[in-house]
Amino acid sequence: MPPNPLFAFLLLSMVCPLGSIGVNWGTMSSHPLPASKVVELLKSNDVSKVKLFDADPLVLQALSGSNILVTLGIPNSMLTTFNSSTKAAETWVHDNVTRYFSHAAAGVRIQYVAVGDEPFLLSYGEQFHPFVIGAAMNIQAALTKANLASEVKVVVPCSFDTFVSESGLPSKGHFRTDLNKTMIELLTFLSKHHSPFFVNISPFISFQQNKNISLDFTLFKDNARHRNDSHRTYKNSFDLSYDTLVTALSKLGFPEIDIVVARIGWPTDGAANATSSIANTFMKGLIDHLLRKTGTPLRPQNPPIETFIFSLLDEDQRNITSGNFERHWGMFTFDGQAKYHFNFGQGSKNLVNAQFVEYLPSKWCVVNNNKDLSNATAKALEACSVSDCTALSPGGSCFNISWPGNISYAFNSYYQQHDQRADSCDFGGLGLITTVDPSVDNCRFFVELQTSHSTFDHEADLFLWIISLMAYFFSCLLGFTW
Ligand SMILES: *[C@@H]1O[C@H](CO)[C@@H](O)[C@H](O)[C@H]1NC(C)=O
Ligand SMILES: *[C@@H]1O[C@H](CO)[C@@H](O)[C@H](O)[C@H]1NC(C)=O
Ligand SMILES: *[C@@H]1O[C@H](CO)[C@@H](O)[C@H](O)[C@H]1NC(C)=O
Ligand SMILES: *[C@@H]1O[C@H](CO)[C@@H](O)[C@H](O)[C@H]1NC(C)=O
Ligand SMILES: *[C@@H]1O[C@H](CO)[C@@H](O)[C@H](O)[C@H]1NC(C)=O
Ligand SMILES: *[C@@H]1O[C@H](CO)[C@@H](O)[C@H](O)[C@H]1NC(C)=O
Ligand SMILES: *[C@@H]1O[C@H](CO)[C@@H](O)[C@H](O)[C@H]1NC(C)=O
Ligand SMILES: *[C@@H]1O[C@H](CO)[C@@H](O)[C@H](O)[C@H]1NC(C)=O
Ligand SMILES: *[C@@H]1O[C@H](CO)[C@@H](O)[C@H](O)[C@H]1NC(C)=O
Ligand SMILES: CC(=O)N[C@H]1CO[C@H](CO)[C@@H](O)[C@@H]1O
Repeated sequence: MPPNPLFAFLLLSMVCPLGSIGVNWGTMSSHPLPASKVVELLKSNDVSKVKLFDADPLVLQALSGSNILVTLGIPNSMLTTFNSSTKAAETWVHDNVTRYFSHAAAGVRIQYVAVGDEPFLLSYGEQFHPFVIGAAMNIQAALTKANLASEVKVVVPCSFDTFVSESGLPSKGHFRTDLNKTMIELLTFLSKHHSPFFVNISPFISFQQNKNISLDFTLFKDNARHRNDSHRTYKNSFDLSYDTLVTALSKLGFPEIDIVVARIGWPTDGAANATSSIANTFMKGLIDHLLRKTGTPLRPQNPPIETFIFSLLDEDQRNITSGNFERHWGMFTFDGQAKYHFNFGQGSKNLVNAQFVEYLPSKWCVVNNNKDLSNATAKALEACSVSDCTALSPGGSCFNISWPGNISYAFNSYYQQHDQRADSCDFGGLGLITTVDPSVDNCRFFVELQTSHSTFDHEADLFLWIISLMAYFFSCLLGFTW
């Protein structure tokens, strides 16, 4: 007799505890790993949910038929348009959701549309804030019109700094006062449509900014000094942040709303304590905590309904205003190689690397020690301003390679970013191309990935085309005849 399908389903959901854990897949890289390789990487690591920051057609094509649940993103820069135009919202939903959506294996299983990415971040000021709710409502209306509203939920990822507690105790949590009105609107909107509250939690940044939070407390260590909040005891930094949010939600009248942790992780380079080994400890602590489903003191037995790890891969073009560690959040390096080997809740199975990755040739650019190096530091700083030298920062993996090793690191970074073009290893005659890997200890001199140049040519054509079009318009404005 064949097994009862319901029983098989129950059994599957028991042996696949990862169902509620997904990853963020960002693409701010100069040489991104091809989308098809990334989808293979997700599959071989049994990742069943992925959160994107946009709706890149190449990424969506690669995800088609994968059965992976997908969160699409709408960049902050588009919020103004979607607030003011229902038509624009409908076009976006048609082009990026309806076109790909599928319940079954053939298309993309779109689960959420994230409106904006941390639009309320304190450092953004009022830049995006006034447009968020209007944009969310218009996207929601467009989904309803497209008959997709029961399957695709509209959410707004809120940054860790949308809620605070001056005393550091969860029971004193509240939303930032400049957000009072907006948060009530957002929560009313979300609960009306049965959508969860998306929040980013950053134990790494809390640890960096708050002298009162110990590393052990942040890393879920058993021996960490507990924090008492009247009769409730906190054993780790995650629960402390989470319950601060729960209090903030309760104060506005939404104590029961579902919470999704949209972004949580630990960087591995570019700052003190940003190392693979500490990241490994953090991830293991987090995953174990989530899989135990104990919840938090304010929500016992009621953990976040989903959690998205930040991030899948390192991205060498992320904005580093908030720190050089920003480009090193990946569980995998830019080329899909695991940084650590924690147990992802799958028995003894370790993270699986990306396979058959195509690199540029094994060549590096270093400084020529036989030359007069008096201008080398200036050249290196110039190179760093347009490439990625974050590993050289204090606490970084290349911080203690001595001069002029750090100059070589900068030259190589620039050279790789420019696809190893010979003229990108010039530096006023100070550069030298070598086939001997200059990496030392943990300091890796990387070789970039092969990317398809046809894409570049295509973009160049488009660029020329836009320039001609603009020239045409301006000449018309100025009264020239073409
Ligand atoms: C989504 O839809 C818009 C509007 O049609 C389109 O311009 C865009 O290329 C699509 N993809 C992304 C990443 O927004
Ligand atoms: C958002 O759009 C609405 C409707 O078009 C408009 O009334 C409102 O002024 C817009 N908000 C902002 C801040 O521009
Ligand atoms: C710092 O921690 C101690 C005990 O761990 C606590 O009593 C105190 O209120 C905390 N202060 C802040 C500002 O978080
Ligand atoms: C926000 O709410 C808090 C209490 O909930 C109140 O004390 C504060 O004045 C409010 N701020 C604004 C700007 O409305
Ligand atoms: C927290 O409270 C428990 C029991 O209520 C007590 O044993 C413990 O010493 C307290 N911890 C701190 C750091 O105050
Ligand atoms: C990086 O972020 C800061 C603060 O949000 C912003 O002022 C700056 O323009 C951004 N830089 C780039 C290159 O996007
Ligand atoms: C260093 O740069 C300055 C200014 O660009 C230039 O005049 C000088 O010749 C350079 N020195 C060497 C050794 O290349
Ligand atoms: C840099 O420091 C680390 C840890 O202190 C050490 O293991 C490594 O060997 C050092 N590298 C160099 C090049 O000195
Ligand atoms: C390299 O190291 C030297 C000496 O520590 C320092 O002056 C210089 O700024 C560094 N250059 C870069 C690009 O990190
Ligand atoms: C556990 C650990 O590595 N802690 C380090 C965090 O960074 C500070 C500043 O570099 C060090 O003093 C700690 O030892």
